[in-house]
Amino acid sequence: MTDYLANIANQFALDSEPVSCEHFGSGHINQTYLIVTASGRRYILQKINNVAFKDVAALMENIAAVTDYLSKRADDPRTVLHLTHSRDGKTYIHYSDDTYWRVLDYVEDSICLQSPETPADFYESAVAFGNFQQQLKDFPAATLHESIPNFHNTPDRYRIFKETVARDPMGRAAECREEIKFVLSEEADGHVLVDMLSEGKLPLRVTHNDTKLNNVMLDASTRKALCVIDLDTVMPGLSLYDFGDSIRFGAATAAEDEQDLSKMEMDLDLFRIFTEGFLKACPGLTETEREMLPMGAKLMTLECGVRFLTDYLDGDQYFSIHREKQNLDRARTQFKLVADMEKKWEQMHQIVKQCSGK
Ligand code: GN1
Ligand code: MG
Repeated sequence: MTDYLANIANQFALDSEPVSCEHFGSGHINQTYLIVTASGRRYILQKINNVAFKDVAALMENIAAVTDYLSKRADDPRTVLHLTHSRDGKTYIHYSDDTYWRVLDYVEDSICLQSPETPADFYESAVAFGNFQQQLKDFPAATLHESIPNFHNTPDRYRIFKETVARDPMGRAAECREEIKFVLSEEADGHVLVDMLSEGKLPLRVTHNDTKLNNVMLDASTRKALCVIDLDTVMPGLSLYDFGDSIRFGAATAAEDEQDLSKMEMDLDLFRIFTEGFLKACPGLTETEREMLPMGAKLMTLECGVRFLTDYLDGDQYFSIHREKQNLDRARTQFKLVADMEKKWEQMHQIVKQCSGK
């Protein structure tokens, strides 16, 4: 453990001296470490990316408000994320080098998956995200800050995309002609959900907004849903964002940055399993929300691809990369998934109807 990390860790009210602090996890935005203390207890230390999250105080207020609300109503503490405060009682620290850090209790005896090992794992992730939304249905959504404004505003993502293509700061647009063409051909659909929200056809809810399978913890022995993690993007949003982002990531047959596109498809069996679990855990969805679930899946996938491609064109400023062109590869897998969903559109609607008992 470096002195630097030890200094940071020591600012928090841990149970004893930290003895190690190693890189952990696979997030694209924050830097995450696992702390082990002299007693053997484990904690998660995170450097909060304050370029992505411009107002860290507001972000941490959201997380504290939501986790407090949930823990008051939870029987088992392992079902809610728990912030370990700093020695002076704060939910995060602003360190002398202008970095921001927080500590979370490690969820013991839990696992976190990059892809479902069994269909039941994926079902449980649906239950976890469905529960999260259901449990927060009476939470006053308007009191939450927008930790990233316009996060799932697809038309706004298109605006930024087009600006970036026009600027072409790295001279990469020429090699992405096919991808750019695809994005533009899908632009009309990008408006559907935000228009329905502003017309009052879809209700505003408290949503997680980043419902990747690896943002769910499952109990290591029972493999049942424990809790959802990564609450940075909890904001007012649409249920379809949470459903859609889960399908984008978890119902995909290959990794987000797979280079062999022939491996990438949306698995209809996994789509069915997630839909079943989500609707069961979250019975209060309106008829219109249910009808729009496939659109949620398609738009979250399209939007994520647009974001990856924009970031590639912009010189990989936002999403961490571990190799060249990784963001372009990520964009390509998303567009392949969108095209595959379009082929399976009728079947996706059929499945939603069947899972709603219609
Ligand atoms: C980012 O950091 P991570 O991996 O949990 C991103 C999500 C994207 C995802 C793509 C705050 O999430 O919106 O869908 O990468 N989070 C933020 O893998 O931008
Ligand atoms: Mg995450």
